[in-house]
Amino acid sequence: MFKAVLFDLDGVITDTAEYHFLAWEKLAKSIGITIDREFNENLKGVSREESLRRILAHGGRETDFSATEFADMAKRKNDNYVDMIQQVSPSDVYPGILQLLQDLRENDVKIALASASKNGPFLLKQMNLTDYFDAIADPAKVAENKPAPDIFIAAAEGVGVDVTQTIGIEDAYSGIAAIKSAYAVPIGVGSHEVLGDDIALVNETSQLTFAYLQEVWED
Ligand code: B16
Ligand code: MG
Repeated sequence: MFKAVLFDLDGVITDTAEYHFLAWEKLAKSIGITIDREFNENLKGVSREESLRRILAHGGRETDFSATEFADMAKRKNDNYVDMIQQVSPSDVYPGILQLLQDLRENDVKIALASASKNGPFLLKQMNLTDYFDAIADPAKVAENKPAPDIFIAAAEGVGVDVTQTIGIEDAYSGIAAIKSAYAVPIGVGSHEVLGDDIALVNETSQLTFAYLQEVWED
């Protein structure tokens, strides 16, 4: 039996991607760059700084800003995003997730957050989920972002479990790559086209039942 489950947040526990998109769209527009929802797919699971680098490259402006201006833009985006997520509430938790967290607890399986978001703790609080989490890996403290394995290794360490004894759940390609290189067992939320056809996949979080996780583990 697996000893812990390492959860991504955005796209697995709730849908904050739309708020990230709206905040980046506003920031990009202020410097004359247009982004659409298709481009936004490239930003899922990617850190704040790397997202901004990708947006500047998209607009051909990657060399136009000083380090101070870059930091200021990242801050402006985050301030706007933080304003938006004040309205996140328990009703925003994706279907099936609360039940899964309860079942994991009842079966003594540890629960950890492995999100790239520095707003993770605040979002868990807004959704009344903080108490389910035995550990929250701090993305500010890991050396490398997803697709490097660091955040998943840190999450497993946080709950005192060897990462090979864990399941990682992700919706982004970079996150699945991170889980694989951590040697945890991946479960993807999404499509084979985006996440690959060599891992267990569900289309919707309501399919993430405790029984399904056991099935994947025993496979
Ligand atoms: P923040 P995840 C990621 O969350 C988002 O998918 C990504 O769009 C965002 O840029 C990143 O967190 C950093 O978020 O700016 O709040 O620190 O999917 O890893 O839970
Ligand atoms: Mg995600």
